[in-house]
Amino acid sequence: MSEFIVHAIPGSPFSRSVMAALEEKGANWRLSPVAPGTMRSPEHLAHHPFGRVPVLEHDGFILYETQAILRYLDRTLPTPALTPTDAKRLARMDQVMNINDWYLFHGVANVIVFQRVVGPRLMGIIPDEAAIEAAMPKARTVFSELARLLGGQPFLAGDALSLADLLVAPGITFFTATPEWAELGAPHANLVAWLARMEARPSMKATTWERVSELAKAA
Ligand SMILES: N[C@@H](CCC(=O)N[C@@H](CS)C(=O)NCC(=O)O)C(=O)O
Repeated sequence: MSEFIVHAIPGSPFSRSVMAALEEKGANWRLSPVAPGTMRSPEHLAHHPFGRVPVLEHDGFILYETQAILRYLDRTLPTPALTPTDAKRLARMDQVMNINDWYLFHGVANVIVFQRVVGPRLMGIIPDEAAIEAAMPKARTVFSELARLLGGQPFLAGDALSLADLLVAPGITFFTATPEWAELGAPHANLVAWLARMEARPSMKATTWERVSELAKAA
């Protein structure tokens, strides 16, 4: 099996989705760590002109945008399948993946998780309480909607793990380290239980911030 290279920064939830998908597939992959502060370097911009992570490299093929990468992996590594065949379940998967990108990440995670976890840990910032408070209404909507779509199912798109679970779980995991999680998670026992199931998966255990930091040091 040819090698998949993931250009990523430890702690990046989008990158973790890609690495977790590779783990679920039992793929031959390795981390190419992007050093913090080098995302605007000419080398990285040549891979990703928008200066973000992750970037996937496979047989000389370079691909960025996490959804595109996840779908590429599911097509090139077909087992286990991570895309439902049923049209309605597939539509749910696509819907949840877009909720992740448009509503969970933008204006919710990139404010609350950044202010509470990533910024303090990587840049030593003091959380901006007003920015967090302003993000809470959208956060409540995002979590109640994800819980509604999950309902009583084991996974977000139905009975089986899909790309939606792998895209969303790394982002939500960060919230459990914030005081806001007590309010955002508490009303949604099904979502909290789903997250616990996701975090127990070997693919998620293999791609924690700590584990990927070790991979980065060894690379
Ligand atoms: N739409 C991109 C978003 C990727 C993204 O925002 N990645 C974050 C890390 S999780 C990043 O690179 N942030 C760096 C920055 O904003 O400068 C994707 O789906 O891959």
